[in-house]
Amino acid sequence: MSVINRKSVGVVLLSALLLGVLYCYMYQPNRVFGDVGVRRENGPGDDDIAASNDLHLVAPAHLQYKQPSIIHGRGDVVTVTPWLSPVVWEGTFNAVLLDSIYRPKNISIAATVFAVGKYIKFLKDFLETAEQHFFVGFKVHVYVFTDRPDEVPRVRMAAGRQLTVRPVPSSQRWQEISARRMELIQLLIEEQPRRANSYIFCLDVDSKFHGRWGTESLGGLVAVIHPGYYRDDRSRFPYERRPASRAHLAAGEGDFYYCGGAFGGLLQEVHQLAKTCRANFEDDAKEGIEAAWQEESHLNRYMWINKPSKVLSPEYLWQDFKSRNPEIQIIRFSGVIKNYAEIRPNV
Ligand code: UD2
Repeated sequence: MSVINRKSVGVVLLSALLLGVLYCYMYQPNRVFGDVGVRRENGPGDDDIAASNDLHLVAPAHLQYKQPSIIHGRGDVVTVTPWLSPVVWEGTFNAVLLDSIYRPKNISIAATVFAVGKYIKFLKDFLETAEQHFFVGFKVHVYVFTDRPDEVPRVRMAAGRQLTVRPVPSSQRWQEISARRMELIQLLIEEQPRRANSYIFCLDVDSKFHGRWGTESLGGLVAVIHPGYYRDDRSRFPYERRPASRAHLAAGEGDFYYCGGAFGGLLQEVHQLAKTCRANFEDDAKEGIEAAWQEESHLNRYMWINKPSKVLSPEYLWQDFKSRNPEIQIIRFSGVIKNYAEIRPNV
């Protein structure tokens, strides 16, 4: 081969290599090309979804349990979404098996709860019932955000469980308290060390646990179906309908109506959700728009685009004022009946 020919081969090989590198860079997952500044759908793209061994499920060798079946099971409810995420209902999982799979993984669970203003009165029941039902036997760290740190009740917590109080300013508008949760959750996650097996659940304080909420709820991005709308056609879901809002969902869009009062997943996933919802909420606010159900509307928009990898049935957030429907075999967590005029700073 002549010198010129060798040079040309070298140039061709180098160009191919550069093109290959460029291709990999452009098509890496989560890469966002510039910020078009209109609306964020999956965060600014700087969160590497750390590899988690969540997918590697190792059971103890000699554990004996009821034989699973793929022909007999819950026939009255749907247990999988069209994108093949499980929908968790009583009777769809084996708690002993799941706990024995997750125990050796050394998982840690953070829970955030906001008790601002008069909502502090709900905190005692929330914390006491969490001790009885929420990830019992696992490492749990509850973060209480409140403007009344002196009124946080002392609740005995089991070994491996702890509580941290984070002071927040009071507010004259309940909408702002509810919506600012996304910002504070984002900032809390940014302080945490990056560990593959860290999960977080963000929960409403005006609620109590009544039944097990445990390892069956773990997943990358976890959403809870709202108890008020799961039997309805999606045209009746109270999504934000104004196209000017970044939470907008048009007719014919949306899978389920998810709760703002309970969501969670791996830290990295919830960080991306909180950061995105906060940015969209704030960008809306700059244009004088507040979505119909504040952060819940933004969360619903987010989950439409970023499908939850685990969906929890309304067993995981019921409402005490609702009578129990036949498919609800157990209520695990439920909102208490409250007098809005009495507890909110504004009506
Ligand atoms: C729904 C959602 C709630 C939120 C809200 C829309 C459920 C069950 N609840 O509940 O999560 O999406 O709609 O904004 O899905 N808070 C205080 N102090 C206040 C007001 C609120 O600490 O003065 C906190 C508290 O943790 C409370 C949460 O914000 O649990 C949500 O407020 P809410 O319970 O008054 O909202 P609600 O019942 O309309």
